[in-house]
Amino acid sequence: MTVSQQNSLTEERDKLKRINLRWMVFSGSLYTVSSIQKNWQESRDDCIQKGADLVTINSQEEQNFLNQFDKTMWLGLTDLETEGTWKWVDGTPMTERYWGPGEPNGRTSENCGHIKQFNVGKRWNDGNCNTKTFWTCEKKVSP
Ligand code: MMA
Ligand code: CA
Repeated sequence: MTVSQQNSLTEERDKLKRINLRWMVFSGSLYTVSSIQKNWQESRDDCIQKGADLVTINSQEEQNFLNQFDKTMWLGLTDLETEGTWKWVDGTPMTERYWGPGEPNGRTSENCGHIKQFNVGKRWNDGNCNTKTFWTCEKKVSP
């Protein structure tokens, strides 16, 4: 196969991937929930490759929206840069905090945030970033 044939196949593949992706609209953003499990960085890479990033939660409504998917999922939340300082990947301040009781408790071994349970109130957990779990990508719709 020539390089140009290979390039056009790659293009075709990426186009099909985009068509098959199901994005859900909620409050000015598009969301897609994974059906497979990956570690935090691989999950984030997948979102970036889709022109999105890991989801950030900025309201109770958005938390409720995510809960309906009934999945433990990575959030775009990490304190990898400075231990104990939790930041959203898009740089927005962490105004809403829905940590579960006693969380975050992982110090240096747990630096990535996820929704651990979705059927009860506040259940974010700091987990080990190498753990594989589901994830949600969020693409903010340009104004
Ligand atoms: C797990 C793990 C931790 C969490 C505790 C809470 C045993 O470890 O998910 O991140 O803090 O559970 O009990
Ligand atoms: Ca924890």
